[in-house]
Amino acid sequence: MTSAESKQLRRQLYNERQSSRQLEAENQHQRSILFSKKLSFLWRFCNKSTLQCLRCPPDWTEHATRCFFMSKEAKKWEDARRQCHEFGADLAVVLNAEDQAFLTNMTFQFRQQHPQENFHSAWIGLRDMVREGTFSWINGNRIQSDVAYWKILEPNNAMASWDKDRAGQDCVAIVPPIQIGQDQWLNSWDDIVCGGERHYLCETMALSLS
Ligand SMILES: [Ca+2]
Ligand SMILES: [Ca+2]
Repeated sequence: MTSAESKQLRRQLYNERQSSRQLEAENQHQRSILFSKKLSFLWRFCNKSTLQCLRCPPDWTEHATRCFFMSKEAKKWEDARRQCHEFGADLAVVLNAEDQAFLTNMTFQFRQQHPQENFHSAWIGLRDMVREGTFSWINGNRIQSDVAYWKILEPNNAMASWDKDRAGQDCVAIVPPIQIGQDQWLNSWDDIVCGGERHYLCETMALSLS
């Protein structure tokens, strides 16, 4: 090998090492973006090793291009909402009769599947904390008269004996009916004391996968 050839080889080797280092740095940078806190919500939908994503995270159910989650544990309304936020979601909102049927069915199925639990109801994103009797959704909307599904004699703002703050009932939960599909079964809302511990329903947008 001539010295000119050897010099060229060394230069090539040097260049290869340089571009390898650059690629490594780029790779690191992309990984740091991909796994950053900002995109952490995404990893609920995706498998980190295969990079395969689903429209809804595991344990969530898709309905109307949204993903819904029924909690296994019970929390106070505010804590339930905080937990939904941690999932990159919020408490569920009923936009129409289809949503109401879906969510009422979800709570009904949960109770059927967990007969050993003393299941009562599941929080949704509706409350009248600001002004007694004026219920608003967490998205800022008031209840529409044609999308209201109160149980009979509710909301009644009843004072529970254990309600130490005497705050009344300002948070709404879905109480599953005895049977699905019977007369009035959709009317499942009850206002309950917000400090009571209930299961809860979260929702988030489904991932749009093309
Ligand atoms: Ca109230
Ligand atoms: Ca009530």
